[in-house]
Amino acid sequence: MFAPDRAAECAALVRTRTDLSPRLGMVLGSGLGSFADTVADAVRIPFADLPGFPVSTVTGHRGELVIGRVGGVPIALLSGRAHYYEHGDAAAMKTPIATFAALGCEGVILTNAAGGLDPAVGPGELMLISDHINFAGTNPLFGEMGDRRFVGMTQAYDAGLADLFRAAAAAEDIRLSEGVYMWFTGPSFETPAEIRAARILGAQAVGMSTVPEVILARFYGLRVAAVSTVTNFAAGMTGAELSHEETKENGPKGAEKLKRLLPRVVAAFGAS
Ligand code: R1P
Repeated sequence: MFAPDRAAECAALVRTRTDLSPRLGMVLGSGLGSFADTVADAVRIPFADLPGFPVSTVTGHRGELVIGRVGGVPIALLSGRAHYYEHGDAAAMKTPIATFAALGCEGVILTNAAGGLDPAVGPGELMLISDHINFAGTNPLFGEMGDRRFVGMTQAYDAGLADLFRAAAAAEDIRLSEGVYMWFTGPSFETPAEIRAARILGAQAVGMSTVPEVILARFYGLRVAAVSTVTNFAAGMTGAELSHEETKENGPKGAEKLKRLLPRVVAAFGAS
């Protein structure tokens, strides 16, 4: 824990493999990995080759950094992530997010598979994250020193990037709901009582990732957009048991929508 970020070494390694200067970072969540196949001029580097990058232990997460173009714009994409529950380290994504900043990215687009709380937003639907609730009782900035650790989170989710998502969804005729994502530690799924509590607290989706990455991204000065693919209704809403199999089964439905949405978002960002 409290490991220093090794982004400078990672960025130097990336620069030996490609001349592209990525403008945006992206993280693909569970079952969303096929989006990485759409990246043009792709250079792929396994997380294992990048100092300080975590080992990804979750099926449906490839564990690769991909540098290439989406919508004609250079991007850096993490196909897969590490979660707090894998290593007990809320800062597991520190070096990867810091590497985006070290490579010159101006923002990040974070994606995940999430449980939906709104009966009207079912599996396969996309939800733009408007805000979050950190319900995990930890923070990726534990151990940071200096006043920079007191990161403002009032406007953590960038209004301009959110507008690009809304415009892209309208152009593609993709339904894009908006709501609050609540971070649970996992890896056990939530109970029906926890989901009732989450609803009372104001969540529209729940999951086990993304929030630490948002905090880290803001710490490193990156603009943030985040989108959930609802892969299941949350615990207790249908009576069905939850499983990671269901996540992986329904994630690709969201990935197909992201393949239409993200090139527009990134191209518009590149033109801005
Ligand atoms: C549960 O099926 C897994 O899918 C989601 C949850 O957070 C959990 O890790 O993964 P991502 O958030 O990485 O998409």
